[in-house]
Amino acid sequence: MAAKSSQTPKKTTKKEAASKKIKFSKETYIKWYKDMLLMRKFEEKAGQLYIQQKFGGFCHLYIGQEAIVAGTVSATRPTDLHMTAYRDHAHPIGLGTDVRRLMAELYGRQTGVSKGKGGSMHFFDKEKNFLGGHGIVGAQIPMGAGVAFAEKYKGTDNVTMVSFGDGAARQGALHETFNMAMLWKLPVIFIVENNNYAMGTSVERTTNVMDLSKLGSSYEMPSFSVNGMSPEDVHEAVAMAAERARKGDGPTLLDIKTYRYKGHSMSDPQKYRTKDEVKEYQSKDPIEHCLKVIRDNKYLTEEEIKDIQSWVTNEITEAIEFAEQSEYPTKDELYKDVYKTEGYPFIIEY
Ligand SMILES: Cc1ncc(C[n+]2csc(CCOP(=O)(O)OP(=O)(O)O)c2C)c(N)n1
Ligand SMILES: [Mg+2]
Repeated sequence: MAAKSSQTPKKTTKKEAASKKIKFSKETYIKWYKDMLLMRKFEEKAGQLYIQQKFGGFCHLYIGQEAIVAGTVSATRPTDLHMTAYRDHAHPIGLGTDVRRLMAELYGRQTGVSKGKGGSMHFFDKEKNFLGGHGIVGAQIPMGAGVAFAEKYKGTDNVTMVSFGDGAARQGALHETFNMAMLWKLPVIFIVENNNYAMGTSVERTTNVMDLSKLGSSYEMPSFSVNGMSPEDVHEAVAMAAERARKGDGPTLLDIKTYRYKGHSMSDPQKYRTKDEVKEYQSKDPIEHCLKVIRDNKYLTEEEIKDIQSWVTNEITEAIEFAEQSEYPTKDELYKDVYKTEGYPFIIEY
């Protein structure tokens, strides 16, 4: 039986609602539209290419969840740091990584962002402060707090965003991390990308506490529920949390309610949900929403909108050409970039 969704997207709650004051500019809506369209089209193409067996490994699409990245990026600074799980294609796109290098990574080519050695789940871009791309569910939660600790130790005012799923929120490491992050007031924002499912298991099948923002309560961590279909709501929540972090007030937990339109990965019969549930969320699509705002306010002419759409199509076409023309990594790359301790007996030097 398909599990009933526990998370009809609601408006951002309490404090955020009271503090709503940001008037978003024309430029912001245009950027959100352009960036989210690029994320969406990149992934639609990636899905097709995967089915055509142009590349292998796993492939988890972020389609439907784009407003989280769009709102987070617009609310933060280029010097801030970002980490996420294996559903990681949209984050570097939002941060401005060249899609050619991302497509090349999917194809496992040496021109890829992880030199072709990471694939879909392990995108990294140090220049954009995008620190992965992590395949072990929840692993980035303590690592992200470690990054935030390092930034605080170095005396920067950078904030670290750690994104993870509703399933990852069930990892025990979250509690140790929350405890230390609060104790040391680390400049970190914990972002639950709550799409209500961990593979095929709904939140309501794993817990009696359906409101994941309550996970911060026993650590007295400021915690909020946010409508993840709205880039405006995400921006406001992240901006508020980033301001707290920069002031030295420590971490914030944001339970951002979102939805993935596609399956968990590319092989998912999706028996755990109904088509109507998917349609309900698609009717709140953040890209369509931004386009409507742009049209209603006449921020762009129809011709200018078409120019953006053609630019996106062209970027993806060029990215595929770039990937297909790039070489695979050479054999001598195999033991490079591998963490090892000097003299560790099980890694043979070649
Ligand atoms: C430690 C660990 N356990 C199990 C898995 C297998 N696994 C991969 S994705 C996933 C579901 C995680 O769901 P969620 O955290 O909600 O993220 P989403 O896929 O919805 O973005 C599981 C159990 C894994 N990769 N790592
Ligand atoms: Mg999930």
